[in-house]
Formats: sequence, structure tokens, C-alpha cells
Amino acid sequence: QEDPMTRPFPRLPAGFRFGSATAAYQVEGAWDVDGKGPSIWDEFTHRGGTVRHGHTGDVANDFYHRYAEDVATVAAGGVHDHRFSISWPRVVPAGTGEVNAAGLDFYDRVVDALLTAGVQPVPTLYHWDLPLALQEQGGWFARATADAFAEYVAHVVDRLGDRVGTWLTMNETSVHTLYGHGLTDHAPGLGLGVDAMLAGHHQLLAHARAVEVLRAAGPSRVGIVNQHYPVHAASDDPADVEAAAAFAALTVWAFSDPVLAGRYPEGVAEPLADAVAAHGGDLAADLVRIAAPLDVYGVNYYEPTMIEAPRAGKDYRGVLEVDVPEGLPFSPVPYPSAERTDFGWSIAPEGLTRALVELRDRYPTLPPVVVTENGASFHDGPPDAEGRVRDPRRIAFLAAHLHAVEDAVTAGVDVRGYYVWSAVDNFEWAAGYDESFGLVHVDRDTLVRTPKDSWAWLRDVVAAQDA
Ligand code: IFM
Repeated sequence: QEDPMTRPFPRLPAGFRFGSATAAYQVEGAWDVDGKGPSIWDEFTHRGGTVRHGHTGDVANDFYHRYAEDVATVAAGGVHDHRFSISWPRVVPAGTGEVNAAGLDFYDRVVDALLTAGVQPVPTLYHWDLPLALQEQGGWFARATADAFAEYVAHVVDRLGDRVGTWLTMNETSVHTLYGHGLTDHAPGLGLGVDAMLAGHHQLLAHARAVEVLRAAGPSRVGIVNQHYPVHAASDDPADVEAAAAFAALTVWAFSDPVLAGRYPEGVAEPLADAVAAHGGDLAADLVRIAAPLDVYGVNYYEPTMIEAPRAGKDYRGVLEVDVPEGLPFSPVPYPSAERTDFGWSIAPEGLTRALVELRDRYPTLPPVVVTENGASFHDGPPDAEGRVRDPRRIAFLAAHLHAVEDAVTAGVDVRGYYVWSAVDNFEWAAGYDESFGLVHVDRDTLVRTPKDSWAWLRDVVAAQDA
């Protein structure tokens, strides 16, 4: 394979948008400041024993107070867009009802700071931080949570809609559903196995309700963000091929087919229809709403997956960082990549091209795509004696993945943008602060920020592209 560092800077279509991304709980801190209500992540991290070293997002990067510095750094890095998320419990502390004016004021300041610095704000309306009060009323298992979401979105759009051109409703409903509701790795940590799919459906219903609110509010671009990865069978054995297809249906297509094709994959639809009906809904009617046309589809890509049919007597515990419950018809096994990130994830840029091409082939009405997250955790260490954080592996990773986007564009996929995860080192969920995806280093004791070499590299890529 060609060395990404010696290939020229990727040339992407005119108007291609570079960006960087973060999410509220991972950077804001100020978890109980100025009227913010608790979220399920506040409760989960405070529960203890849930996150490495007992880390929490109580302070995180203190973006709530230091946003001006971070916005200035993002802007100096030359990106066109900055994706961040709005914390529902900061805006509506109990999830429904009373609005916290200080919360809306904060996002108003962030949006204005970005625009003044020449960066387009691209807010995500939900990145996993459900108001705790709603969890206590059933969380995503309650249909009413979708109504509460629409109410919250209306407040946000009313305040920011005059300045925000692109809205993203939800981040990775698949990960939130499977890791937080199916498994116990993320908040709310329910461990319900496949019964979690109802929580996923109600998130998609909430997405649909948000799209309706946004459309009624006036013209803007609206989209949703999902995680996508190619799923490879470990061998040509039909049992492995079948297992891979079942895994892809449950973890990928069950979250994009409803939005992009108005259906659920076979095997998922039937039990879900019963569960939805038991909660007073009608699956077919919901799907019509969920499939309303979008202007943009956000793809988050990190690594491909490899699946085998469970081998009798083989112990899969500890094979990957997340243990999949026994009794399922598939077992994830490591993807055989030559290199891995320091988080242990495969480095496989060709998987991004493949994921994008698969989407185009599966959905005839796929809207223009933006890669809304891609990046890698490398343990860069603190600034050196010259004050530099040298992260050549991240630069190589990003270069290779940008070339993978270029390859997808050449193959005819309409990709309009690429956002790096993340603008800045932050709280990496169950891994706490052990993992660092940022273009900017954050000293955990002082919260001093230092742009890494990759930040300057990306700035030069964007400048070359715009020249
Ligand atoms: O940090 C997360 C982000 O919140 C959602 N997408 C994947 C990232 C890396 O794990």
C-alpha cells in the first residue's frame, strides 16, 4: 500500500468541509454549575467502579469556562466547521418543563464565538447525556422521552436557529443503545441484551420528532450521525458468513436502515414490532416518520470488525475490550491489521472507503455524507522540552484516512466533509482520561492546552485544499 505520508495532500472536491468535533459531557465539565441538571453520565461516573480510575466528567476540560480559548484554537487550525454537542440537562435540567436560561446563554456564546472566528457551528442535539430525571421515568424505554426531546429541541432551535445552518440530531444511536442499554460499559449501564433495541427505536423516534421541529422552524440542513464499519466474516465458512451478517444487521443496519430506507433488517423488525406495540406505538407508522428525508448523513468511522460463529469451547472473554454476552450467534474477534492505535483499535483506512461505498450501494437515496468523526487515540505524552507534542502516528493515521475519503469520492460517493475526532483531548467514556484522541493536548492537572504537531499538519492540509 502507498505510504500516506509521501502521497501528496489529498485533493478533495471544491467546497469540501474540514472540521473538528467534541461532545458536551467529554469536554464541558461544570456538571452542576449554573442550574445544570444531572445526566445519566453524571450518575454513572459517580456510581463508582464504572470508569477506569474512577474518572468523571465533573471538570473534564472545563470547556464551560474556557470555551473562548478552545474556539480560538479551533479557528486558528483553519477548519471550516466545528461539531460540538448541546447538553440536554444544561438546557432543560429535568428533561421536560422548566428551561435553564444560563444553559441556553452558554450555547449562545459558543455559537457566537465560533461564527465571529469564522467557523460554522455544527451542533449535535444529543450525545448520550440524557437528563437523569428522564432515566428515572424509563429513559429511552419510554416513548414519552421522544416527546420530551422534541420539546427540548424546540427551545434550542428557538434560541440558536437564526445562526446555525446545520443540525445533527443524535450521535451513534447504535453505541448508546448497545453499550449503555444492551451491555453495561456506558451509562445508563443496564445490560439488557437484545431487549435494548427498543431504546434504540425510541431514540430514532426522537430523531424523527426533532427533524419535524427543525423543519417547522425554517430552512436549515438536518442530519443524524451513526457509527459505520465494514463487518468481515472470519472465514468463508457459511456459519461465519451468517454470523457476520447477523452482527451487521444488529449493530449497524438496525440503526441506519430505519432512517435511510424506512425499514428494520429481518430478524430485528419482528420482536421490535411487538415491543413498540406494548408501549402504545405502531412500528410501521413510526418508520414513516423516522425515514423523513435528510440533508446530510454523518458517518463516524474508527475500525472494521471481524466476526466468527462462536466456536464450541472457545473462551471469548477478554478477546476484545468489550465482552459480548454469551448465547448470541456471533463473536467479534480481532481484525488482522498490521498496526493498532494505543487504544488497541485496528488501523485500517481502507475500511472507511469500504464503509462509504457500502452505504452508497445500500441506500439509493443516501443524502450527501460528512465523515463526522474519525481519529485515533495515541498516548502522546506531555509537551517535550521545546513545548511540542510530536504525534507522527496521528498524522499518518489522519493522512491515510483522508486518502481513504478521496478514494471513496473517486468511487462516486458524495462525501462533503471530514471532521477529526477530536478537536482536543477529552473524557473517553469508560476509559476515562487514559485515551487521548485530540489535535490539542490537555494537561490534566493544570488544564493547559498545547496544540500537537497533528493540529499544525491539519491546518496545512486545509490551507492547501483552500488555496
Ligand atoms: O469519544 C467517542 C465519541 O464520543 C463517539 N464516537 C467515538 C469516540 C471515540 O470512542
